[in-house]
This record gives sequence, C-alpha cells and structure tokens, in this order.
Amino acid sequence: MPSSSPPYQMSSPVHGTGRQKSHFTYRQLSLLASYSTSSALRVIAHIDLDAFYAQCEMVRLGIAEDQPLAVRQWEGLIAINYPARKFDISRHCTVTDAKKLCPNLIAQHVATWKEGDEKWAYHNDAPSHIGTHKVSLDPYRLQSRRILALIKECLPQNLQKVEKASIDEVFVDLSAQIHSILLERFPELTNPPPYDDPTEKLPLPPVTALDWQADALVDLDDTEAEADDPDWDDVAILIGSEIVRDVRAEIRRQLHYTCSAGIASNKMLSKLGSAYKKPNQQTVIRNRAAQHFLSDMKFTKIRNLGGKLGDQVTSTFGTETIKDLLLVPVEQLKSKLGDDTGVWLYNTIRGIDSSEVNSRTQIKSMLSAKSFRPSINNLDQAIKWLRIFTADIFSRLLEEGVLENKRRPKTMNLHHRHGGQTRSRSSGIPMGKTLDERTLFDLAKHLLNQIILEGRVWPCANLSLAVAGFEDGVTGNMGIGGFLLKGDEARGSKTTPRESSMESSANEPPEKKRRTDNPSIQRFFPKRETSSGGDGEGDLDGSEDTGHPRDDTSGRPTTDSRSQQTPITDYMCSRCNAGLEDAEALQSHLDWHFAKDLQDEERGKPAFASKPASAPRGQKSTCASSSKKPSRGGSSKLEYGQSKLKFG
Ligand code: TTP
Ligand code: CA
Ligand code: CA
Repeated sequence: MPSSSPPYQMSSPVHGTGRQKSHFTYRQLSLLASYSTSSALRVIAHIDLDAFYAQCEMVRLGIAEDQPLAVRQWEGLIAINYPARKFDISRHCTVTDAKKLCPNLIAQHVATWKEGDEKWAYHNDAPSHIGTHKVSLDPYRLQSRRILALIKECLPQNLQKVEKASIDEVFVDLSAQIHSILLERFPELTNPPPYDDPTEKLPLPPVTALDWQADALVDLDDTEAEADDPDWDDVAILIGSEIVRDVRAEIRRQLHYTCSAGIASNKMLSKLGSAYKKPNQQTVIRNRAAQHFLSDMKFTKIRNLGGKLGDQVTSTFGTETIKDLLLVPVEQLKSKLGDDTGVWLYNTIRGIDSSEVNSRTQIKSMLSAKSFRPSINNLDQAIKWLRIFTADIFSRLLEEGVLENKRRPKTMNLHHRHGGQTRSRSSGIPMGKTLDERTLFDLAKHLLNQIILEGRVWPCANLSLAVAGFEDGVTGNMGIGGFLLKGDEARGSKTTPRESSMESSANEPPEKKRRTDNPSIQRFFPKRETSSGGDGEGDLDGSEDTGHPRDDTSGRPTTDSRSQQTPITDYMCSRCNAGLEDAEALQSHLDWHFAKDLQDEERGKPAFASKPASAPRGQKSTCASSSKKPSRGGSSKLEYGQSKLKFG
C-alpha cells in the first residue's frame, strides 16, 4: 500500500482468515526512525495542561486539589479549575456571578506590573486599579518553561522532537523513539527484508492482545472488528501511550501539574484526542478508529476550521458534521472552496494530516503595550510604562537566550496614540555588546522623545513597544521579512496556487503553505498603500479604538468593552478589534501590525506615520472584522503562529 494512503486504511483488517503478514512494509518501519511524515506508522502526541493558569495558581499557593479556584483578570475569569467547573462556572462568568454560583470559590487575580514598579507582583488590590496596573503572564510562562524542560528531560535526548504549540501545550513526535523501542522489543524486526526488498511486508506482530491500561480508547466503527489482530501501527501507538503516560506521571510527580494527552498518527488527531477526555486522562486514537472518531464530530472542532473557513464550509454545504461532509466529492469541495482548500478539507476530515512536528518554531517579534483610560498626561507617566514594557520584553528575551547571544532583535518600535492619531518611531538596536534591559529602556525613551518633538502628544491613550528583526547567532533567520509573509495569510487572499498536489496540500491549509512558496515580502504587500483607497484586503490599519483600557499583551478586554461585542474571554486586538484565540495569538497578531508598520515606513512613508483612527467602511480586512467569538482558525487566522514564544 503506498505510504500516502490514508492511515486508517493501513490498518484496516483483512476480513477473512489466514493473514500472515502485516499491512506495513520494512520501508515504512525504517521511515519511523527519521520522523518521516510519510511513514504510516508515525505516532504523535499532543499534551495539554488542564486548566493551566488555575493550576499554576494552585501549585504556587499550595491549594488543595478539590478547592474550586478561578484565575481572575480584572472582573473577568480567564481560567477555571475542574472543581469550580462543577458549579457551572465558565470563562463567560464575571467574578460576581461565579461567587454566586460557588461562594467558596477562590478568585485569584493574575500578577500585574504596577505603574512605576520594576517587577511584576501579585497585588491584592489589582482588580480596582486597572488604570495603573498591567497584567503579567510571566508566572505562567515560567511554569510553562519548567514543564517543557521536564518533558524534554523525560524523552531520550537524541530521539525527541517537541513543538511548543501554545503556553500550555506541546506536540511530540514519538516516531524515532518508538522505532528504537520496537527494534529492541521485537528483534525479528532487525532482520533484513526478504530479498532485501524494503517494499516487502513485515511479519505480523507476535501479540494478539494489547494492554491499553487506563487509556481512553476511541471506539471502532462498525466495519472494523476489534477481534482483528493488532498490527504494527497498534503496537507503535501503544508504545507511544506508554511513553506519554510516563511523561505525564513525571510532570505530576515533580511539578504537581495534571495534563491530558492525545496519541494518534498525526497532529490533528492527537490534538482532538487531548481534548476528548479531561482532566488528567489520555486518549488513544488508533488508525483503525480514526474515521469513526471523526465522523461523529463537528468539523468546527478541527484546528483552522473553527473560524471563518468553518463558517464558510457550514453555509456552503449546509452542515456542521464531518459525517455529512464526507459525502461531498472532492471536485465539489474544490469548486466551492478553491483547489487547495478543497483538497485540504477533503483530506482533513478523513483524518489525513502529514504536517510535521516542528521543534524549531521561533518568535519573530515581541510586543508590550497598554491602552489607558483615563489617558496618561505627561512624560513621567509614560516613562514609567516604558520601564514596565522594557522589563516585560527583556524577561521574554531572556527566554530566547539573549544573554547567551543566541538570538537578539535588531529593531525597536514605539507606537503612541493621541486623539485618534497613532505616531510611531523605530530605531535599530545597537549591536556589539550583549543586550541589556537598560539599553532597551534608554532606546524606548529616546523614541518617545522623538515622538514628543513632533507636536502635541498628551493625553496619550495607548503606548506600545515592540522589538523585532530577530537574528540568531549562528545563522540569520527570516527576520521581519519572514514575519511579514504571514501578513498575506492574514489578508486571507484568495489567490490560490493551482499546482499543488494532493500530498502537499494535505499538510496544512493552503494559505499557510504560501509562505514558503513565495518568500518575498513585496509579493505580499503589493504597492497599495494602506491609508486610502485599497480594496480592503490588505488594509489592517485603522479601525476604531473603543478607548477601553486593555493590557494588550494579555489581551482580554475589560468588562466595559466586552459588553460591546465580545465575550469576556476573547483576546481582542486594540488596533483592529480582531478576536484572537489566546494571549500568544494576540501578541503575534499585534506583532503583525507592528511589522506592517515597519514595512510601511521602509517603503518611504514618513518616519512617524499618522493614521486615521478608523478606516472607511468596507476597508477593514479579515483582521478587522471582529466576531462574537474568538476566531478559532479559518482563513484569516492561519498565520497567527501557534507558537510564537519559545516554550523553554
Ligand atoms: P486552554 O488550554 O484553552 O484552557 P485551560 O488550560 O484553562 O483548560 P483546559 O483544561 O480545558 O485545557 O488555555 C490555556 C490557558 O490560556 C488558560 O488556563 C488561560 C489562558 N486563556 C485565557 O486567558 N483566555 C482564554 O480565552 C483562553 C481560551 C485561554
Ligand atoms: Ca489547557
Ligand atoms: Ca491549551
């Protein structure tokens, strides 16, 4: 069977008797060792921390496991532990509502930077000081790093591939490790293939029953008999589940966190698996069960199908279920959605996803920002915030290895908003000596002074500081240009390359692929200027600012603004009101604005650009069209890298 065939078919048992050989070939086995995405035996795990921020607070405060606890940001809740969920408390509750539902609830406020302070801290009075405090996610990033480090420690050093997918989740490609365990446990697999022909089928595994322990095993569908003997894909995934169980136990033992995991043959299925049973459980989706697992599901649960693309598919085909969509021929999907998206969707709902686990996702820029209400009125106040921004950014730079000179940003940019006008200034960051916080702070002050020289700047409604153009010590990376490429994806451009084959489209939604196909920023930002005219596709500038105070790095709107258009847990972009999936997605999105601004400046716009506060109707891009719920994917969302901040 060719390796590009759907994995669930690989293990389809041969009905009837007397099967002597495995469905899998010697070649497929050996491809495991190199993490080949075309190995039908590959095993991917997705590990996601349960109620992550809530667990961080419970561990930090030594709170009993059955105590209901939620993490509060101003008047809203951003994480709810499982004991509190029993009281029907959700992210949509305010603190007051939640306390009504569960008087015993601990509502712990997130740490904040206080205006003028040099370090974030847990301030008891933070909720009533939204104007002078800024949320810090540092405590959670720190825990996130510790957990990732431990996961890596649990896996053999030379046989691990781990991708941080967000602040509380990772993908792990277990293929190479499993390959080595298979050869160890089943020495017959080390024999050369008959006739030295790698396309020969393997012998069947010498096992008739597998011990899945406490794993949630996804049921098989009617046509797949459980009685059929296990094949090597079952054995491989079983070994994967053993590895993951051990990793989870270590996280629990050493760091006291519980997490859930999904183990499957690809990233998409493994991610669906980790969410399937929570908390503190793992779900195995064997190839032979994948189709059944998917068919009862709504496709909007799949990554990239939660947002606009999902909406479009729903309205085009009049269904939300995978089962119905499976009946639609590929040609029809292609004609309605475009060739690439159609093919991608066709494969995805069949459980086919050959995207790689990428252990080298690197951030491109960092941003720290705050919207003020009331506005701030003088240089002194602004400088206090710049101090916080630089401390915030510097602590994240430390994670990136700035002290060891592993990676460092090349440019800094400051945005300032006054009376509906945004001014921005950018500057190179001096190279040579090791970058320190003082240098960043001085540079930020310098940029602010330049902006002040340009005219009336007080009161100021928003300040936002960013660094970008990351380079690593050894080889240059894509820098800002690479980041900007993502902008095209943000625009949700409809131009789809026609030459893509089935295999290449199976990996990820087509928009995402274009980044590597067309590595030139000019292609993505054609000569259209953003502030006038335009067809709106690329115009991410200027939507109205609600003026509500937000911490733009943590992104959740305050109670005031949420009542207008978004549920409390949304991460909203203060520049264009786009709703993002989580804090990091928001940050990535804001970084995109920043990169875009730089691009405009490089193209000869004035060094500080004044922009209208709102774009004419119809000019808003995909990014500006905020919806009631956070966009969980869709064509407008594909680019906001799931893993901007390095996990460890
Ligand atoms: P999630 O993994 O989505 O949720 P969770 O870990 O709280 O709960 P679950 O057990 O269902 O996985 O998000 C991880 C953290 O990201 C979460 O603890 C808090 C933060 N977050 C927000 O601040 N706001 C949000 O809207 C979401 C979705 C997450
Ligand atoms: Ca989680
Ligand atoms: Ca998560």
